[in-house]
This record gives sequence, C-alpha cells and structure tokens, in this order.
Amino acid sequence: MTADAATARTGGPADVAGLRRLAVATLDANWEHDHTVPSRTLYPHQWSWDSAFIAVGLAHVRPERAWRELASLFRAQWADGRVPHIVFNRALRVGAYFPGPELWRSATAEGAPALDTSGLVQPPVHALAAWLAYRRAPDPAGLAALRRLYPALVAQQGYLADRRDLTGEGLACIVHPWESGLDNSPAWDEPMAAVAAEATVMRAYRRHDTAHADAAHRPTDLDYARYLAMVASYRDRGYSDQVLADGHPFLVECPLFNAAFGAAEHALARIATVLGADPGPHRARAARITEALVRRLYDPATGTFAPRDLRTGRLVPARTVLGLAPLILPDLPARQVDALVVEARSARFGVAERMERPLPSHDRTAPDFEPLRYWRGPSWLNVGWLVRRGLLTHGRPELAAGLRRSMIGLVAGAGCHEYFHPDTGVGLGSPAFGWTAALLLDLLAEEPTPETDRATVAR
Ligand code: 9WN
Repeated sequence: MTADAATARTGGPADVAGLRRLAVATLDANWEHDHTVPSRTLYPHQWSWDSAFIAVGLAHVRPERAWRELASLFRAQWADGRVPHIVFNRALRVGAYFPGPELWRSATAEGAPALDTSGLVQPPVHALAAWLAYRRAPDPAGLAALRRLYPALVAQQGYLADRRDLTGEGLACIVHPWESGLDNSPAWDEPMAAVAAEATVMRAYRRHDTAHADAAHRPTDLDYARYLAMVASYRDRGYSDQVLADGHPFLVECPLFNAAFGAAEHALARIATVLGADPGPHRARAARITEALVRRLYDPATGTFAPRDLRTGRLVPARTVLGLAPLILPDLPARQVDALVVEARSARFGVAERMERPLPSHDRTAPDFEPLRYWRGPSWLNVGWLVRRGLLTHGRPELAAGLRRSMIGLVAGAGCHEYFHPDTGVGLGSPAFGWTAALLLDLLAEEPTPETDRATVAR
C-alpha cells in the first residue's frame, strides 16, 4: 500500500505503529536510486536541506540509506565548497521542475561538478544531520561514512565563512530567498521589493508548481519574476561571490541560516572528537558565529532575531518563525534564550505545554498572516523540529513536549503533508512529503513513553 493510500483509507493513521508505517512507506516511495525526492510531483529532484532532514529520519529505519542520501548530495559539491540547493536528476523529462537545469546552466560555471545543479545553497543543517545519524547508529559503517563526509562538511562551512561573509562581521549572507528555505516568508518582502521585475515576464515560462498545487497557496507570479531575476543576476556573474556586493539585488543575513551555520560548527566539533580530529577550531568558530548573530541580528526592542538587509543595513521588521531558530545554538546567551522563549510562547507563535494550534511560520497576529500560503502562515515540521531541539537544548522540556505532540498530531490527523493549515491542521501542499515523514520518525523515536504516545494519538 502506498503512503497516500494509507492516509486516504483511514483519513489519518490511527496509532503510533501506523504512523511509523506511513512514514517509512512515504520515504520508500520517494526513494530514487541514491537519494529521496521531497515529493514525486512538486519536487522530483534532490534538494539540499531536505536531504539532511531526510537522513535524520532514515537513520532510524534505513541507516545505510541515510549515508547514501548525504553522500549523493555531497557528490554535487562545487570546488569552492558550496553544496547546491538542487541536484537535478537527468533521467527526468525537461519541465519536470521549474526552473530546471536549462535556466541554472551550472555546467558553464567555474568549479561546478559534472552534474546539473543549481548555484544557490540552503541552510547548512547537514553536519547536524550527519551527527544525529551517526549517534542513532554508531556502528563501523556509520563511522566510516562520517569519516568520508567530514572534509566535505568542513568545506561547506569554509565556503560560507570565506565567500558569503560579505561584511566581514562573521555571518554568512544569503543571495536569494530560496537559500533561506522559507522562500516567500514575509521576512523577504522588504528586501525583495528592491528587486526590479514584472509579473508579466512569467508569461514566457511555464510554472511547474502551480500545475501540482493550488496557486493561492504558492508564491505569486511577481515573486517568481523576482526569483528569476535574482537567479539571472547571480548566474550571469558566473555564480561568483566576489562580485556580489556590486549590484546583486538581494543580500540578507538570515537568523535561521546563520543559526544552522553555528549549529554545524557545534556538530563538527562532536564529529571531530569521534574521528580523533581537533574539535578546537570548530568550537572557536561556533562561538564567533553565536556572538555575531547576537550582535547583528538580535533586536532588543522586539526580543527576537530578525534578518538584516545588507542593502539598507536595517533589520527587517516582520516577526517570523525565522527569529526563533537561534534557540538551536547551545551557547546562545541566557538573555536571548529567555526572550525567545517569551516570543515562542506569545500569541504570535503559541508554543505551550498543551498547544491549541500548531506552530505557524509567521506571526499569527500580523495583518499579513496568510494561513494557506506556503511560508506566510502554514505550519511546517522542519521548523518545528528545529525549535523543539532548541527548547530541549535550553532546558524547556515541557514546551518541547507540547510542540512534539502538536507536530505528531498534525501528521496523525492529515498524513505526511508538506505543510499544514495553522488553525485547522488540514494537510496542504504535497501529500507525501519526505522531510515530514523523516522528522516524524525522529519525533516518534524520542520520548517514546506510553504517556506521550497516548497524548499523541488522542489529538
Ligand atoms: C525552491 C523542496 C523545497 C524546500 C524549500 C521549499 C520549496 C522550492 C520551490 O521546496 O522550495 O527551492 O520550488 O518552492 O520552500 O524549503 O527545500 O522541498
């Protein structure tokens, strides 16, 4: 039985064993020779941060695949260390995803691999994923895989530190909203407004996403016109970061991206220890990133973190879930931890021991909160998973448990959807989504006490 069929038949898997089966069936159905596609319909290639989250889940049930997932992604790493956000499967027909390889033209860029890839990156959650995968299955095969991956993970960090720290202040900047992973978050409205583009240019293209998902849930044509303008700007400079400061229209320091950047150094320190390498430089870099994040992206006036638009020098005013991500840093100072816990518990995000509604991707009290549109309101498991890790890291187990129950409840009610309605929990986007399945497995594996399991199923 396929994952979709399991959900359709029951209207939602009824128990923990059923949820596990659904998650494994979803991951198996999305497995494609050496990686897992996020979705067979909407995203049929390999995506960077998806593969990291997926490896975390695979480690519970198919550890060998978890390592293959990461290894296949890093085979597409560029000579400068960047890990591309999409690795295209050449066996798929032209038009299987837009924008496809013909728009990215990676083969024309210096240092690109002999594969078709995008030229952008995504939040570097891979070292954390590798560490968690190893911790889940610390056998000789896992150790060997970790040893092979370590230099590539270090190079990924090196790329961000050397090429993307445009201000020299210690943070990496993103050059496209797709690099944030939260593509159309209200956080990008202000910086995106400066990107010159006309929605009508989209008449020349065929969007693939709106053929598979409701256009009212997706970014708009104007968003897409701007996305393409930014890709063209970067691509036409050969994806070189040296010239970014002269005229690239979107340069932003993102709190989630940089929290992942810092968390990666913490993970690399642990990996280095296991491999007999020196963890010291990783710890030192982690400390520098946390310090820079607090200095540059924490806003004492709001008590949360916000992206900094390097074109204007200003913090972006939108209060999105991106601001909570620095909780994943174990060395985040107590003052910021306390402020983020207040922000998480506020009416904006509603994190609680017993959550009334799922964690939204945007401030639910904001006038531009949109419960159906992608990253402008809906609830996503990967972001909730990160926030939950942060709450556990900083000694808030009751809130972490509330968030965990809420996330498991979403899948129990709707299946492995890509995202969920932040009020009703109705499943939205792709119905058989890789990271939802994978992270569900991880959530189910933790705190598997009868009490939490009962609460999970009772939703
Ligand atoms: C563009 C694959 C990816 C995720 C992103 C999500 C979405 C792509 C798109 O899908 O982005 O990269 O076409 O909308 O926003 O986080 O990695 O699941």
